[in-house]
Amino acid sequence: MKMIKNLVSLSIMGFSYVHVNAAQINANLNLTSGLASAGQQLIKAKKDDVIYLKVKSNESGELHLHAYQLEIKVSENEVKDVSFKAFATGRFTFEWHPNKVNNSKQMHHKEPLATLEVFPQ
Ligand SMILES: [Cu+2]
Repeated sequence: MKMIKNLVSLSIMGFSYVHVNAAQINANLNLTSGLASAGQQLIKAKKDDVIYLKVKSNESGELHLHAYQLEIKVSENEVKDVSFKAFATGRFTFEWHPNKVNNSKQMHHKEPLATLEVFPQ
């Protein structure tokens, strides 16, 4: 959540510091029981790009991108818009935590549902 707040304050400053090659990446993740639709399982970006992600799920839960410290709470069939800067290069996986799990499984992730690839500029 800290990243999102930072991004908001940066956008007020007009992104003046951002590398000129930085692009805007639009991506969707439509989740069905924690799985992404075909064709949405890979998001490619370059370092410093800003990723605008639309998340929707048929069940409530949290989408996590741990390397970026993103924890996106989503209600059933709600469309959630999130944006963040691709500040780190590498391959990172999105994981889903459904709300509807019994306590013994609460802390477990489902299998990674999508991958974010961030390349150097
Ligand atoms: Cu997690």
